[in-house]
Amino acid sequence: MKTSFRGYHLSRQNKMREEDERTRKQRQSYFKAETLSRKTHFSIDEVRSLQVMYAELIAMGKMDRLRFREVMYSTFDITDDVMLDRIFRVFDGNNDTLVDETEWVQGLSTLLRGTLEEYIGFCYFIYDINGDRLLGRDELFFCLKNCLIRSAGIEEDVEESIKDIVEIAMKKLDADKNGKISFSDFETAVKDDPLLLEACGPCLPPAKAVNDFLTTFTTTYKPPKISLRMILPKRTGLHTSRPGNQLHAGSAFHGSNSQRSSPVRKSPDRKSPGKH
Ligand SMILES: [Ca+2]
Ligand SMILES: [Ca+2]
Repeated sequence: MKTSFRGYHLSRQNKMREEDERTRKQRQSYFKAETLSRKTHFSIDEVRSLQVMYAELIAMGKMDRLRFREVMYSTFDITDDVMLDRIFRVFDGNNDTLVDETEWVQGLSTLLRGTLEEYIGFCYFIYDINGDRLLGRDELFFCLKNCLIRSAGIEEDVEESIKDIVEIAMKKLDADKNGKISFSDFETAVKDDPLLLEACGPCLPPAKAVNDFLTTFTTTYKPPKISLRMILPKRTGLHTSRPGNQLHAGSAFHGSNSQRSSPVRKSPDRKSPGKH
């Protein structure tokens, strides 16, 4: 009788410990979401959904280059191998060959809701293959090659066409005509005509894929509910465990964020590089 009473206590203690640990992790993840929300174009709820999505994705394997390419390909309809690898380099900010949760949220913030300035920085990084802050003809050729070969079919026939398009891009973007596109050349030209953003290769997801994702991801990847008791400091006196106080974190106490979360920012209109 004594043993079973002790056993009951031990199992109760274990359960409480597990519950505390779960609560601690949820709090930690919530506060991380709050921090990321301040640094990105996502509300806290949206960041939490992206965290859930990320957890599901890495449950099947680390977010390395190949995994990342699969995700971009299937989620955002980006199919160009060169561009997929370059996008991975942008996301992998600390260059450790993996995209971690923070890099995932920050990268998506630019990719899906970037400002024109952010898009300019993003695209320029993508095209600047050797990282010397200049775009040469060889880099443009490399970036434009795949998409044109795929759409045209026969490699030999399109080589000349690619060279033509490289020259057109150079003419439009190389303001001082020194044969290299500097960041300020690129920035000035794109601010003047945002259609030039992807003049050196399609590296942003199609507007439809972006809109589809932004309208559904918070419902597809619902974060666990979090109680006020878990996120409010005790001294406020507002902490309570009443079931009525369950909420989706961010929905009630972060009104400023809901403002940011609702409108889907319109991506700049895009045009195939072949049309420039
Ligand atoms: Ca990384
Ligand atoms: Ca370069």
